[in-house]
Amino acid sequence: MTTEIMPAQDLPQIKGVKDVPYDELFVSGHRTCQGCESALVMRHMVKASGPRTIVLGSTGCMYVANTTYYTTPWVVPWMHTQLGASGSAALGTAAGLKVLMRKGKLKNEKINVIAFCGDGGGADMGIGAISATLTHKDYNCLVLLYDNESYANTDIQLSSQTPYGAVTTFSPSGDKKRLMHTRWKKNVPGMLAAGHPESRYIAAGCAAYAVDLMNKIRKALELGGPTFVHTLDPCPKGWDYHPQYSQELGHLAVETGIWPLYEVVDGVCNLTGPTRQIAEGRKKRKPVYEYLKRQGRFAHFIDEDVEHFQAQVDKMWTDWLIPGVIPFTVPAKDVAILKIDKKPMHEQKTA
Ligand SMILES: Cc1ncc(C[n+]2csc(CCOP(=O)(O)OP(=O)(O)O)c2C)c(N)n1
Ligand code: SF4
Repeated sequence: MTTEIMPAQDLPQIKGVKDVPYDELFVSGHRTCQGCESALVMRHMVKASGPRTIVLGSTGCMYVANTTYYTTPWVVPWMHTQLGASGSAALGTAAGLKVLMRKGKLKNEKINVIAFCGDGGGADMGIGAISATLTHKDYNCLVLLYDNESYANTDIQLSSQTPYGAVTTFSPSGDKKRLMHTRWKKNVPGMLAAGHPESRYIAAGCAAYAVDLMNKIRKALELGGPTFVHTLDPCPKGWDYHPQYSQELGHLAVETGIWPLYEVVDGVCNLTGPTRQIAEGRKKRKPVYEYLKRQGRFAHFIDEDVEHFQAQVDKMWTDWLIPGVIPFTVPAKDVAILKIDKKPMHEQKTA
């Protein structure tokens, strides 16, 4: 039996910091490292979504450090879910709420369901469940992947989100092999956006751009259905820098073009914040060296490594279909294929 989808959320876009809700729903009582941007993502996330929110958290720093025995920073209802299970937890909770409301056991009201996961739990182990969730368009839930670029909670192991060449406990730099890890970071939001037409909202954000991030959370919840937001979170412990520089590193990740900010709304991609300014030529992209040199995990890099990193980022911006977002290029001889005939199908010429 099909039921009506719950009413859309009334979460207006925030125009500036003065509009940001005053209420804190993620407070003191957690044990994350000083300068942890993932903790800031949690704070912004629930500030944007408001008190009628259920949060589900996959194992990782944001579970373990946030729920030390007898303490928790969560003011809203919160539940742990297993590593890799954020997609299933989001969908199951959304489905459960819908049934309870249909049976009259719960008042039919707007309740946000947000499941979060780290890059290990989301980009690696849990990607299948997130993908499945994004195909179930009748359920309102958001999956937020907070990406500190390692399995941080178990002491900084390599993930598919660890950047090229970075040192982790599984990819140390040695005399025989200077770069132990040479894969390029998996493009999770791009991949999910390209393959999940049922999802109305998929975005990439960063807590260093707080208003942009909160608006992305709000838009996802307001549009409804299954949605996804990926954040890049500087991690002083794993990236090896002084905690006071977390915000600055978030800015540099975006300003160097390594982490583009964007959203895909009903299949249309909008670049946001400085990423948009760079793409429109209003802001100059900074050299990646400015970002890399600030972190101990890249301290073993020589010029050749920095050049390779820069070349890969340049390629994302110059060769890809959408700068930094959609990793496709079109052979020069086939450019005409992109000139799509906008007439209705029955009026289009057949070859
Ligand atoms: C199925 C399973 N395998 C391994 C673990 C051990 N474990 C707990 S937290 C964690 C790291 C999770 O990394 P990530 O999802 O990136 O989150 P972060 O710790 O970086 O916040 C691991 C491997 C587990 N809890 N469950
Ligand atoms: S290890 Fe990194 S992600 Fe984990 S609590 Fe510390 S700063 Fe945050």
